[in-house]
Amino acid sequence: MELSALRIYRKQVLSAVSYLLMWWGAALHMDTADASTVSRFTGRFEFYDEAGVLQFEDPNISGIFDIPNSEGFFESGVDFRGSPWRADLVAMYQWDGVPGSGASETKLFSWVTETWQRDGQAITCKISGALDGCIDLRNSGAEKISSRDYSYTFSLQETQFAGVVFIDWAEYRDIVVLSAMQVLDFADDILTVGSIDTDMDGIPGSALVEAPFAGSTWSFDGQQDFSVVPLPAAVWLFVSGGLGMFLFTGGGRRVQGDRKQQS
Ligand SMILES: [Ca+2]
Repeated sequence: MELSALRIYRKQVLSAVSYLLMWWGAALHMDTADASTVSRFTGRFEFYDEAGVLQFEDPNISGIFDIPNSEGFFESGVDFRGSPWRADLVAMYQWDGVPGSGASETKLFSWVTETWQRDGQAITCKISGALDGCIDLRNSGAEKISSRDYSYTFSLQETQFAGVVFIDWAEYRDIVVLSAMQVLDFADDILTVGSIDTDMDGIPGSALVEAPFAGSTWSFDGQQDFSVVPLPAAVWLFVSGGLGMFLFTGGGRRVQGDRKQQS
């Protein structure tokens, strides 16, 4: 890359970082959601097996995000292994360092997966943060069979951020996937991001830690388009409603646990 091109590239990346910091700053200081933080996401889904072999790719995933408010989802019209899927955002992480410091920050997302038995059927649910997807089972008199702690520990550097999504696929609910991103470019309201190999196994993305895809990787990258603002009210209601339903039936956040494990 020529020096002039490199300078332009650096300027774009710094602009993108400034923009990201602006969103999060606005989110911290405003009580109401700022419509300008909403973006339309289009991107690629890649699935790698434990050996790092790309087994499946889907270049046409899409969704809507309100990153500072940790809301959003994405999905695809193409089935993965015979079933549709949908990823709902449950947590966002940003790099909080001093620009130019080169500092690396360690982040943690942890959750508890409980298995309950009711009417002869085993049902799993997640507990994470302030939300507890197991409440209904607890209150119904179901019997708890097992409880396991899991977590993702990862580090972020400047121009990086991460989201944790809960994916519904086939009969599975809330498969936890860490999706850490590197800002590659920001121009004309389009933020381009690439997947980070947070667990440094040579495979883009972060290996999943529990069934049904333990050891395999769901990796995402793509583009956030901020030119869609203001979003049509009907679409925004759809997003909010879908997320509310997810939060009611699914998990949330709680800081607890240590290294990832499968006891
Ligand atoms: Ca990896």
